[in-house]
Amino acid sequence: MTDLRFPIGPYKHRAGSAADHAAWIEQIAALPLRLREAVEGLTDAQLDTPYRPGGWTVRQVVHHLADSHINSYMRFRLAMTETYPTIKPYEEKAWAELPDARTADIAVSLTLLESLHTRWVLLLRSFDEKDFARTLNHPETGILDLDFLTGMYAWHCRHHVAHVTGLRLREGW
Ligand code: NI
Repeated sequence: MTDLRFPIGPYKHRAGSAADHAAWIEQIAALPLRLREAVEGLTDAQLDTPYRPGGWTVRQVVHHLADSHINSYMRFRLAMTETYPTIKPYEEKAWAELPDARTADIAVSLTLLESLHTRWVLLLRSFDEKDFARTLNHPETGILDLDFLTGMYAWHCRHHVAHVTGLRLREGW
């Protein structure tokens, strides 16, 4: 029984080696292109189809990746420039229901993600291994380090692309 919400499974963290960090950064770097490939040729009606019953539409998934990764980019920069900064959680489900996230042309967020990931990956590739031990305070979950966040966001990229590719496979699109 496949859970359509978790096509590649839920995120399970294990502390990363230097090779893991490099691999995770490559997965983050690849997201803008992987996402473009995943949505290539979809019609507006297909983009407005939920990736699973009751789930976000493909359009919402694309805009969610921009919303999520803007927040993530800020969190990495805060963690690199402050000592144990407290970050701001946000209501991702409510963000995805805002009118722009439901209706905007996905080209806007695809372009945004290309620029955003270029900056984010420049930062990630500048890290020494000790930088992955830097921490931030998430008010809901407590202490998080950049090792966890890098692995989690690499998973997040593949997780949402798989929502789109899984839908296309099931629908024969
Ligand atoms: Ni997400």
